[in-house]
This record gives sequence, structure tokens and C-alpha cells, in this order.
Amino acid sequence: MTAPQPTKDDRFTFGLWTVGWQARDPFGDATRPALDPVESVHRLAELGAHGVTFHDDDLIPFGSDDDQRTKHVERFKAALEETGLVVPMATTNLFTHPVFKEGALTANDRGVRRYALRKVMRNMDLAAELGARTYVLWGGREGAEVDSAKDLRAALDRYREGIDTLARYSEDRGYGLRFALEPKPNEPRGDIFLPTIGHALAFIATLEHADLVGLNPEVGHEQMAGLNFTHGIAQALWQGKLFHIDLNGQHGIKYDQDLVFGHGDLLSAFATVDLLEHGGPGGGPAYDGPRHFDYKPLRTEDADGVWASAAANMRTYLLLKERAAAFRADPEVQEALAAAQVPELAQPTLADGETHADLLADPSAFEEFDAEAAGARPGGQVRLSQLAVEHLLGAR
Ligand SMILES: [Mn+2]
Repeated sequence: MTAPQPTKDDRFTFGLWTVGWQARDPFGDATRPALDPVESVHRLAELGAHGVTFHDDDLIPFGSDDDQRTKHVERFKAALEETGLVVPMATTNLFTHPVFKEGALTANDRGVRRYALRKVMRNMDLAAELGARTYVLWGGREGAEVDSAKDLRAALDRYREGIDTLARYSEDRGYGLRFALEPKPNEPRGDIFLPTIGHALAFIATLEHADLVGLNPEVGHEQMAGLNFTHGIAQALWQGKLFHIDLNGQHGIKYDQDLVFGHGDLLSAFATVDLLEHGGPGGGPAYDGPRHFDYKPLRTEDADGVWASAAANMRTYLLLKERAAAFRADPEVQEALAAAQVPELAQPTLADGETHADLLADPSAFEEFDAEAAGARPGGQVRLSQLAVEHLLGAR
């Protein structure tokens, strides 16, 4: 099989912190040297990426003075100009420095909360300058290990206050940013606030600037909670809230693995790509934003392995995109979908203008309805599942 080559049109993007991860973990030291963000920009461009994303501290080391900051930013801008890479998204590191050990926007300490807001606003200025459209907020330290050490409802009040303040700042400055909350159930905190897509969607509905706030769901984060990622992003799409996406791989309920996309639950990855590429109107794309990879090259890999793993994310996505297109174009799949009555779900349950009184007056809906026959009808689900597996395996 000839491998599809990524191009900028595929809109693949990577966080500087992904390829730049030095593979320090809670039990071991770094296994790779630090990577210059400028080198990452060039290498990712050569591999066919469309853009890069960053936390403030990925680009400008924490504690840099203004002169150093300007130099880091200017070098980065020059690399973007040379390669044509764009910065569609940026985010803030509100988790590494000890100041955030008890939280950032929801820290008990008001001074820490005010400092966190300023740190975000400062990087929003840079994000807007670099042309970013989306600002991600992952609240890795917004949570607790000790329930009695946090007033949970006050924490949600402060979270809401923080997000609304940042949204107002973007509007008042004319930045036009949209904010994307990234749910995660745990790690590094024992329990993180807004742990799943569902919690975050419910929270967003309470915001003053709810229209400017959506989600950045990550494959592994939902799967760490035992949830179906594809179902989660489908609901986010349904509510118009899939503002960004973090693609990676995860093997079920355990620590956050951040594997290469598709290197965890491959069938789920197939369903995700099928939804993104074919879940929209007329079978077209359901999502037109960047395909962003938030993964970590395995700790066992050297520098060459880092770039091979970056390429693997894009290649896997494109292969799954090919497989999903073949699945959708297969007449037997179409027939199996019809046999399983999948298209029928798009038909409203009540007829146009029909009321509950009309439903009560319709004997075919109840009195004459043959529940035994409907209960005995074959589902055809396994056939669909096997067709997907066979397309994935290249057997069709
Ligand atoms: Mn992750």
C-alpha cells in the first residue's frame, strides 16, 4: 500500500511540548536532550505539518526577562516565516511551577488566582499577535486530593469567574479568540475539576460568555475515564462546541499514556476519524479545525524516534481517513447500514405537526404495534462491526 504523504492541506498541528518532551517521568530522569523550538518548527514543516501550538513556557522559559522574552519570540517568528507554519492555537502552563501546586484559576490563595489570570492574559497577547484563533485551557492543577481542603462550589464559581474574565479580555482587546476547555479526570491532581466532556459542556452553559467557550477534548483523557471518545466529540459537535481536538492514543483506564494516535484503541480511532471526516452534512467533514496531536514520543526513543513518531501520527490519521472513505464507499456497508436501520434514526419520531394527542390516537403506534416482531428483528450490528474491522485490516 502506498502511504499517503501529509501536506499542509491536511491541517496537522503539533504542540511544541509533544516532540519537545524530554521524557522525564515521576520515576525517571530525562532520556533526551532539550529541543530548540526553532528546530521543532523546521522538522515538523519538513514532515508536512501545517502548524505548531505552544504553552507560554514552551517558548519562553519561566522567569525570562523582557529582553530574553523578545529574543525567544523573534527567533520563533522567523522560523514560522521561513517554513510557512502557522499557530492556530496557544495555551498557558498553569501547572509546572510550584506556585500552582494547589491550583491556578481555582487556587484557594487569591493571589495565585490573580497571578494565573495575568499569566494567561500575557500569553493571550502573544497568541493574538501570532494569529491564533483558539485558546486552550487545560486545568491540570484545578482539582484536589483532599475533599475537605476545597470548597467545590466556590471553586466552580472561581473557575467561571476566571474564564469569563479572560473571554471579556479577548473581546475588549479585539483578539477574537475562542476558548477551548480541555477535560481530564485526574493526573496530576487526584481529581480534576471538569473531568469529562459532559461536565465541561454543562459548566460552559453557565458562563456569561458561553458563546466564546467550547471544548478541546483529548482521546486519552476520555478513555482514562472509561468513556467513549467518539461519542463525547459527537455530543460536542452536536452542541456546536468542538472548537479544537487533541488526538493521541490510550490503552484504557490507566495513567495518561499520550501514545501516538491510533496506537491505543485502534477501532475507536477509526470511528473518530470516520466521524470527523464523514459525520457532517452529506457525508462530508463534521469538523474543519486543525487535527492537533497531543502525544508524547515514548521514553525509549532517541531524537530520530521523536520525528518518526511525529510522522506516525499523521500517517496513521491519513491511513484511517483512507480506510474510513473505503468503508463509506463500500456498497455492502451501505446495505448493512440500511439493514441495521441506521439512516432511519434521522427521521423524527413524531410526524410533522403531530402532537402527543395524535400519537395517542394512532393505534398503529401501540394497540396494533407488534412488539414481539420488533423485538425479534435482527440487529445487524455485528456485521457492521466486522465490515469496519475488515476495512481496517485492509481485507476489503
Ligand atoms: Mn494526555
